[in-house]
Amino acid sequence: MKQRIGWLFCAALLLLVAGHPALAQTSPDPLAAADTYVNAPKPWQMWFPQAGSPMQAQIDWLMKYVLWIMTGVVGFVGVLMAYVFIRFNAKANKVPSHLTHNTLVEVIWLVVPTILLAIIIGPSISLIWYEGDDSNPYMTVTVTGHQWYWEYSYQSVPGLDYTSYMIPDNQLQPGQIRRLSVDHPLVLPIGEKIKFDITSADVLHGFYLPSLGVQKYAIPGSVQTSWTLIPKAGTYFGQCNQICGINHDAMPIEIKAVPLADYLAWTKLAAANYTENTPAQNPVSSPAPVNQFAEAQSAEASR
Ligand SMILES: [Cu+2]
Repeated sequence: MKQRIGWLFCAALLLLVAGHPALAQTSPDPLAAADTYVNAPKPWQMWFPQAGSPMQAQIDWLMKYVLWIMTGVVGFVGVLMAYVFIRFNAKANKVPSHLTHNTLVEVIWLVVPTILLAIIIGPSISLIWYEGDDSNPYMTVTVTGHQWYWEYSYQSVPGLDYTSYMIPDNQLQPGQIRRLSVDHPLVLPIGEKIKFDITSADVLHGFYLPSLGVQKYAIPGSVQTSWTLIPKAGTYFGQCNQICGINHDAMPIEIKAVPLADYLAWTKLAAANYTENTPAQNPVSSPAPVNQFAEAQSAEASR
């Protein structure tokens, strides 16, 4: 009898402990690591965003490299023109030269620009090559543009396919960014090569992630590919950058990049919670676009 009471007491204690609210929420948020760093645009930002991927770092480098060369060319031509205006104007140079040909000068103005183009084309072609190499990814996500939200489908996680809508201004929570935060962000592992298969379900959209160096059209009936590799855990943002209709501004892209273990933990939760597609409620957009042709036809038919 004493033993039975002892067991009952133990069971009651266990129930009490398990029911404690602090223990009820033991599963940690697998996306917490993404909150440690936020790569978002700032008001009046004048330069590229901080590079969040090796691809953007290379784009950044090439942009500055060409900018320096361009500064040299524009500076040289500017100085030359100023010199010509002052030294050879009609007042200062009453008797103009009749010279029409100078072999040395002609060789210089052919050779120097050729050299400049050659030193620009090398790194440009190597970057285009690097951007196009989406071979051997760790995983592939199909990104589909819709009017006006994104849909992410994880090819390596069967059934994990969900939609991502912008948070409307009047529903923003603390920490969320106006016009950039979404209800269900795209979650990716850090340090792994991720391929994007980009397409559209309706009109042209643009899958544009400035801090990751990704920019591809989303074209209905066709798949464009790109890839990224994010070394640092954090939250990254992008935007549709192809005018796609009235709510074009309301389809941002939010990426949560987390360590691989957290990503894998998230896929399990997400597969259970998001699958079968989150109901396609669009809190932002106006009522579905009216198909005037179909309406006219049905009006015709009912007559
Ligand atoms: Cu758009």
